[in-house]
Amino acid sequence: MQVQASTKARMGTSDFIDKEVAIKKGESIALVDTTSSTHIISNGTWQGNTAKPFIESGAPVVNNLNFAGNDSKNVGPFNTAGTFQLYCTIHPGMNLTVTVT
Ligand SMILES: [Cu+2]
Repeated sequence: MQVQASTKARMGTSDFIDKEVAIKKGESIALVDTTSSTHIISNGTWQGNTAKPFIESGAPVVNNLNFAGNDSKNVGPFNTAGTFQLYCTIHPGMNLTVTVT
């Protein structure tokens, strides 16, 4: 079983509970689905109700990472300093910002 990363970004029914997390280079984050909701996480962001998929230089690739409810998966490591966006492809406005220093 995978060890959960120490920095958590919790997800509720249709949004991130933790919308911003900060980590150091080389660390990963744990996305934690706290409810029975499905989430599908990729690189990019919502601008209003429009999905904007993109991947920043140096970002770990997150391609339709599926959460079935009440589960947890690590994303990373983030090996480049900067600001990185993740979003849930099925919940408009469900955005996460990861700041790496
Ligand atoms: Cu979602």
